Amino acid sequence: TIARNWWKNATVYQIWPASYKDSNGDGFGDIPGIISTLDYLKDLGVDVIWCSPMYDSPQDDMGYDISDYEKVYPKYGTNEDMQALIDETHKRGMKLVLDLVINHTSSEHAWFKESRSSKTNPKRDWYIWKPPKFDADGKRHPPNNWSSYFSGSAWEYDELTEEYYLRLFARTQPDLNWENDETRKAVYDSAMKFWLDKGIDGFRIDTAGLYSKDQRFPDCPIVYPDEEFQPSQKYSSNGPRIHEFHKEMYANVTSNYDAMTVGEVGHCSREDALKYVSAKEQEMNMIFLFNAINVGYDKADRYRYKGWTLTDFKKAIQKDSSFIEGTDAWSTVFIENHDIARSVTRFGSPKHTSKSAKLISLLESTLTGTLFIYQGQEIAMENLPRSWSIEEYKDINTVNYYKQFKEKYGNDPDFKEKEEKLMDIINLVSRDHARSPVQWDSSPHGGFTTGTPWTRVNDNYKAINVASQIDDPNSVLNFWKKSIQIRKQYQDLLIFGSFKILDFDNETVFTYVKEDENAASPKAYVVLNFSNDSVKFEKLIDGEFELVHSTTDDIDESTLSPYEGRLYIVD
Ligand code: TEU
Repeated sequence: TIARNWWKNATVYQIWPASYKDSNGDGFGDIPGIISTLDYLKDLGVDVIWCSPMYDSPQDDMGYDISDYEKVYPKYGTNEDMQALIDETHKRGMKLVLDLVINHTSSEHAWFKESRSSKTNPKRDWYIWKPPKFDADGKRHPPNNWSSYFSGSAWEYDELTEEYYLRLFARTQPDLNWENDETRKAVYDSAMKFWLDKGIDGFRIDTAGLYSKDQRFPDCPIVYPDEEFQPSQKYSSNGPRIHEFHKEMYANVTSNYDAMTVGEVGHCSREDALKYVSAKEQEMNMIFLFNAINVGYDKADRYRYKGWTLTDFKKAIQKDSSFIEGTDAWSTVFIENHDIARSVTRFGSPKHTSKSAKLISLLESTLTGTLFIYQGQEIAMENLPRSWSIEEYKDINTVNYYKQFKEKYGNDPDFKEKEEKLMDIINLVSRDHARSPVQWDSSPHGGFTTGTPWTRVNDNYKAINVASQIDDPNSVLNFWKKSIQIRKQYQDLLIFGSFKILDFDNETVFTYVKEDENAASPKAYVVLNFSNDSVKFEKLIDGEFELVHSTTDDIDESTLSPYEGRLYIVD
């Protein structure tokens, strides 16, 4: 039987501080702003808050470039404010987990400043430095062909010591050298124990699969022949010592606290996934896999978007959640975070916004694993408007991609056409969509700030906001609230049950059952119409059907209306 740890039936809510709630009118969200909404989150049914990086940082990658693990970014508040957030969260019976970004630091971190200062500095080896390669003409090249997640080479040349350092993300995010024992110890002390000792309840572990690079640093296979640099996953992801590092982190740090850990891994084999999260392996509690959220993306490049079918989506969901069946491992359920566009835009329909947002809520609240909801998802916040020009997009991933695209195709006669196509895709999948300010009410800037927001609020804030939904029994917000309650009420089926798809090849309807591991009945039966058409409703199993939750009040026994979803308990 599945062990019932506290973090398994928890509902987690992710806060991305810059865009959550501003308390002092400077246009940036902040920690006192978060504190002012804790009762709202408690009322929604949230058990755990995951706060994205609030550490001191130059903000080149919105805080995932940390210059001091032990200090709060001044625009967000002070260390005292953080302590208040921890205490106020606990007072309400909720828990708080922080983001742990330890694959890299900011180049402004004191460790890197020392490391770069000379080849003989004691911290030189804390980062990954390599000499250049020179070709026959004496031209300088990076040590290998790895590309950065933010376009271009993953290596940055530093004139000072005439070597390259590895940076899988921005040029201001040098990768730490995990092969060095001292470095790992410093990370555990500064980034982890410092905050665990202040009472936080765990970590969401950023890029948890990237710490162990193949030390030969070989060239990667050519995935994109039209690109100079190639995706590095083969030699940088789930590498030779990765499980050793996670076991060490567990033994030396997280096991000494009642800490919850969820690692961002993205893609890996089932074998690796089980190593990361089997209870007996003693590494992490859970991981995020990206099969479902990356549906439609090309291999390693979301902007070569290909579209998806419902069958692709079903297969992806099955992969992300069913790999734990028959094991002592645990999984996660999520469809939004700060790196992905809004789910209602990507998986729902603009013709049926609120109904399709409810459909997604019904889907997520009935899947096995720990549930993660992203800020604004509970009110069906949508992607930014297509009218936005590239100048309004702020995320480094989007901005760099566009820049490289323009360098490459800028002089082509059909550039305008190509650019329009890229803008359509950016408007669908860019990270910026998750990063626009939360729409709290219909006052200017959606009530996010009384000042000028650091990034523009979605124009639809008058129609979509918390205040207008809170007292409306038919709102997406109240639907989510009920979904969370029902998920808990039927947790043996919905949170802990097994998952079986009944109509795998159906491209319109998604039907599955959830079964209790200890009992043959009752079962949960979920049917979701992912289309703009009405379709015939057929019961694919026998039994007594009792309707428990549904995206509409207007139920027709034999027909599912567009984006209608239902949850039955079948005995
Ligand atoms: O993301 C890691 C990651 O690999 C992706 O989700 C990445 O953002 C995407 O592939 C870009 O196309 C984590 C954080 O969630 C992200 O916000 C950070 O930018 C990144 O690590 C670096 O810390």
